[in-house]
Amino acid sequence: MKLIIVEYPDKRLKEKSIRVEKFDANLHELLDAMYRIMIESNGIGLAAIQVGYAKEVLILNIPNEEGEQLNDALIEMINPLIASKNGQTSYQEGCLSVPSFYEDIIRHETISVNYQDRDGNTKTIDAEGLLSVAIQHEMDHLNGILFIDKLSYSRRKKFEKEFKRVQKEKKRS
Ligand code: Y12
Ligand code: CO
Repeated sequence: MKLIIVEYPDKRLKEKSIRVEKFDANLHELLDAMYRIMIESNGIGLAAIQVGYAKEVLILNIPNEEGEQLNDALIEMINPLIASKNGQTSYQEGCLSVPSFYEDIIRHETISVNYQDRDGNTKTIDAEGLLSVAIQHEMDHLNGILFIDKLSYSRRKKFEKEFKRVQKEKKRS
């Protein structure tokens, strides 16, 4: 299975993802292929809709303090739900579907999330720091929301102007 990252302004990124009911070989194949393309693309988080599958599936692989992205730090979340949230934090976010753009976004500081693993087992994770921010960013994708949708009116206008300029430049080269 070879996947391609869907990029803004593709309308698929606005789709609401559907709950996963079958924890079968097809799901495992999708998760494995998502991991390959996320690592190939230097990403730390990816939702299934970013590769064209409107399923409540996301993966995360947060680098350790040495900046290494170890395979055993991979987290696969199916049907995630935020059970509790606390505080506020701001982080400069990026997205594989909006390459080259980074924006400060306000999120909950800590969260507790219930989800299922690839075999349908129920899990809970308590997250803070980059992991908390990245889970919230990826969960937004499941509802068709991009980090740029969270910008103020004026910052969004600025983004759209810059985005058009970058697209024009890409076409020229
Ligand atoms: C904060 C909040 C959420 C996340 C997780 C999802 N974002 C990413 O994994 C983004 C990765 C990314 C990688 C890029 O490629 C390189 O840097 C080589 C990239 O491309 C360019 O900027 C040209 C854009 C985004 C992370 C942080
Ligand atoms: Co994203």
